[in-house]
Amino acid sequence: MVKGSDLLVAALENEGVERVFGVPGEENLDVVESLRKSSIKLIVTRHEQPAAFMAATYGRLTGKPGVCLTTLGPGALNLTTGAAYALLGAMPMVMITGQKGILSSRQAKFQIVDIVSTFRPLTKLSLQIVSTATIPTLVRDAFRIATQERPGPVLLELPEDIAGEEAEPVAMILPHPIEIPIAHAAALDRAADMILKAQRPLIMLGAAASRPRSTAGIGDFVRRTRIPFFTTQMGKGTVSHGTNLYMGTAALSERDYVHEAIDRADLIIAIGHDTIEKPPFIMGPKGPQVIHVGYTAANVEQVYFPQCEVIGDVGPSLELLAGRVEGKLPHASALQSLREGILTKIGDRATEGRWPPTPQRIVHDVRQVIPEDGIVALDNGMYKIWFARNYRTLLANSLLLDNALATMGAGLPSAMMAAMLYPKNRVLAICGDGGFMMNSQELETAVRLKLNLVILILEDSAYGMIRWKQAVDDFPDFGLTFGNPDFVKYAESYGAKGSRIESTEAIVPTLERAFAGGGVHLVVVPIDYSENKRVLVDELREKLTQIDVS
Ligand SMILES: Cc1ncc(C[n+]2csc(CCOP(=O)(O)OP(=O)(O)O)c2C)c(N)n1
Ligand SMILES: [Mg+2]
Repeated sequence: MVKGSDLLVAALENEGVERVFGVPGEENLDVVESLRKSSIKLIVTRHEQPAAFMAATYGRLTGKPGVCLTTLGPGALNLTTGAAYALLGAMPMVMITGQKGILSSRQAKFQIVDIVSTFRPLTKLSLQIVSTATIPTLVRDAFRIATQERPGPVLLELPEDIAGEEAEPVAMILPHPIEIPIAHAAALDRAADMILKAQRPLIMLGAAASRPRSTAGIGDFVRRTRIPFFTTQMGKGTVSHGTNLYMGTAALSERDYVHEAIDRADLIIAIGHDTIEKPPFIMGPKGPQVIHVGYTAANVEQVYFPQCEVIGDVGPSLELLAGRVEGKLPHASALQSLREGILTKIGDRATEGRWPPTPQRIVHDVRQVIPEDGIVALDNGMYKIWFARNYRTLLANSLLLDNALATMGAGLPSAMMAAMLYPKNRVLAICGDGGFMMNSQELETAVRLKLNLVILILEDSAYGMIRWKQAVDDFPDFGLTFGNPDFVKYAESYGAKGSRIESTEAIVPTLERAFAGGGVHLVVVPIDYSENKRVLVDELREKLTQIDVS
């Protein structure tokens, strides 16, 4: 005989799960015991929210669902932000939560929250397991739903008595590969016709272009057509190893330098754009035509309503599309002459030596210490705009940022996941002093796991991004500043290393030393945010009508 929890864990092993992140409760103890006897590693975190951020990031980086585990009520509720992060960010994740027994009720309503209903709008599927016999089927279905386009989170609630119930062994359902259909020939013909007629085409790479399965086909399409491209914040890096066709990243919605090219384009081939991102450009009645290339149909929005859709497996569909237009595009590089001007303006003042350093200098210096395959994971704050705009990526998913839920607190956990998956690569978390403190307790987890990870904290003793927006809107400076712990001592108290950067010249050598030393190393640097106003407001004033922050 086996128990319900044994069936659950066997079903997870059947899916190839290697790690489960979370904080167990009393209701999960059977599951914990089954995990102890399994091949799966239980990674205990210090809060459930970062466990979900780690599981979601596992899904983002591998294409396979990450798994997290919590107790009922309070523990499960702590997953809400992580569920929304995975839902908006299209990251496959399976959450397993506990519950009091459902066959009898010996604790009345103590700790009981209707978690399945709470998570319905935050997941693709949320349900309770009510019998041991259905566990293999429900787990297989959960993984299938979490993985299939558009990917996202699923919640399974396993009540304590079903987990502990003795059961007959039930056969597992083996996963099988699923091919995604390739776009219809008629759609490819229509798109090819528009591309052949375009005088000033541009390619845009969006969030879904960064899916692990997408990247090869997209790079080939760009190289074969020679059409210049720009990216959204979450589409950065998809064309690997760089080309001279990169025009910039649309970190703002309009009137940034990259929009000089976007505004002149008569056709934008939007590959993998997901309107969950802050709009990279605003479609209007007069602007360019748009071809949407994606796994799923485009959402129709006030700011995005493509005139043509190529729906299907992105890489192979683009291969067919490239075959229809390659060598027949005399106007492919019409907008490329704008490239140098755009990139030069973006790179302005990147080496300025002022103290405290500017965001541009920090972006520049970080790039110096991160090799091509290194991974930078951002939390959410003002510096995200600067990194999205100014940081040049050479590989997909080498700048992990969240332009979907745009939550604070995910920087450290997402970097920890990257460090677990790629122990030989340099991994750097970059956090504001606000966002870092929202999940800083996970320093303990990082030290316990013996991760190699550097964390760079940008200190302005404020919720800087909101303070900036407050100033831009001419509100008085109020309600957005705070004090900080001594970050070096704070890191040391966790058994990590800590360094404070005292001069602009010391940024590169301090980060180099932190990486060379290994282990978990926190580096703190003050930041001069006066550039936010000078560049993103005054310099772009002519261009920028509305600044939208989150
Ligand atoms: C969980 C959460 N709370 C609030 C916000 C709104 N918000 C966006 S950026 C920001 C300030 C970030 O401050 P910090 O981490 O110090 O970065 P800084 O902008 O100062 O560099 C706030 C409050 C958010 N995005 N997520
Ligand atoms: Mg701050």
